[in-house]
Amino acid sequence: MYRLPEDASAALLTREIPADQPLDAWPTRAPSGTGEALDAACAHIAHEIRENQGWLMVDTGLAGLGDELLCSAVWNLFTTLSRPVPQYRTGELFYPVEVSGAPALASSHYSSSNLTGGFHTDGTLLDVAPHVAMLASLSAADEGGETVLVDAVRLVEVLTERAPEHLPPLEEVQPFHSGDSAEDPVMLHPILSRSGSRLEVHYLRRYIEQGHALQGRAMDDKLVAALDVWDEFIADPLLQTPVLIDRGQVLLWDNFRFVHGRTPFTEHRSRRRLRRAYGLFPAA
Ligand SMILES: O=C(O)CCC(=O)C(=O)O
Ligand SMILES: [Fe+2]
Repeated sequence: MYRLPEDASAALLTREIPADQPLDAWPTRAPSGTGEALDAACAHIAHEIRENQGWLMVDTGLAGLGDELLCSAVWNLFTTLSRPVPQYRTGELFYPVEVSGAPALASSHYSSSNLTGGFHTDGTLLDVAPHVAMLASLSAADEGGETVLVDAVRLVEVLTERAPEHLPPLEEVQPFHSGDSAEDPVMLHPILSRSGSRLEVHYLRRYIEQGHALQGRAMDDKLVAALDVWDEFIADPLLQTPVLIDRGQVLLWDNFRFVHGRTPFTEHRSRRRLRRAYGLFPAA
């Protein structure tokens, strides 16, 4: 856990964004005049995400603020750290991740439900997938509801050691589609690729299945076998890092390096309310 220095925390209060700001109209630029302490803190966070362990839990120290100020503060942090990009083709930049009674599109079925498992990377359906993903908490569930990160660098090491025959299908280009609208393009990504020395992962099994269905072709046996083994390793508790995000805390991670999911949760007295954002490095 990285606790923001007090002067960096205070700098997060320089810009307020109204609670009813449309989700696609949150400002994509960093607030101005926030000062060196916040810049230094964001440089540290970016370094941890890009060069070190690949993820970081940040405590803003602002849990005592009301929701509107807290959301503004985490947005000010995120825009200083990175350049936000939309999470859907409909442009939402700031998005609630909480159980909603309303029927959801397939492309947001996870964020509006209490489903578990379903490990994935974010933004596989977008023209621009995010480098960094953020989940900020307004409240945690009564019980459970940890976000679970699995480092694909480790997954590839383990696959290479124990089941290297399953790597080639994961390195082939696969079609991704949500199944929502035939007007949405089928996106093409290898599940595992490299950009320079960096591993890049794109994964959401259901979208790959939908992508094949939409193209009218069956998934071949080797791909299905490779995905079964990949999912089996992802489900290995030894490879999983569960993190509980409490009010005022922000989880940030390298979206190309980690697949993520969550553990089951119950919400009797306390609802699990998170806010999500996607960003690119460097900040604008
Ligand atoms: O609820 C979580 O912890 C993760 C949610 C998520 O991965 C998503 O909405 O894309
Ligand atoms: Fe996600």
